Amino acid sequence: MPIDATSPYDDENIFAKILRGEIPSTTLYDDEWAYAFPDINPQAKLHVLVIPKGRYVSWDDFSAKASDAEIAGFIRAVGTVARQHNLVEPGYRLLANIGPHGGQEVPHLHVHLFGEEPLGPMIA
Ligand code: DGP
Repeated sequence: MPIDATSPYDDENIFAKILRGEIPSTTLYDDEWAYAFPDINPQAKLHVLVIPKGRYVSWDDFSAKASDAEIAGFIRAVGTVARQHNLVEPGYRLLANIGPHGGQEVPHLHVHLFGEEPLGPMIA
């Protein structure tokens, strides 16, 4: 079910539990600001989720409330994951689903990173 992105942060959401180690995940990247792990239901040969460590539901929430260090750390982490997987050439796709119209299901901000195969045209 898509979430209501205006709702307050829910500390019991799945990604909060992953960050606390209460639900297992495979660590692909981990630093002070961000954590990356494989999507449980991959939609491409490589499908990684990159999440900020802070308690943010949406991109607008994050951009309004996060410190410059958190924002920079998160964005740098996405780029680092892409480089770690040698995706710079031939490229990759980033996607963030936000709120009900965006089809967001987990109410902790996350960027999907798809790659390691041609992804075809973007479908809304
Ligand atoms: P979104 O629709 O953008 O909110 O995507 C949520 C993604 O989270 C979806 O692609 C599946 C993934 N996901 C949900 N639960 C888990 C989980 O427990 N572990 C992992 N690794 N991924 C999960």
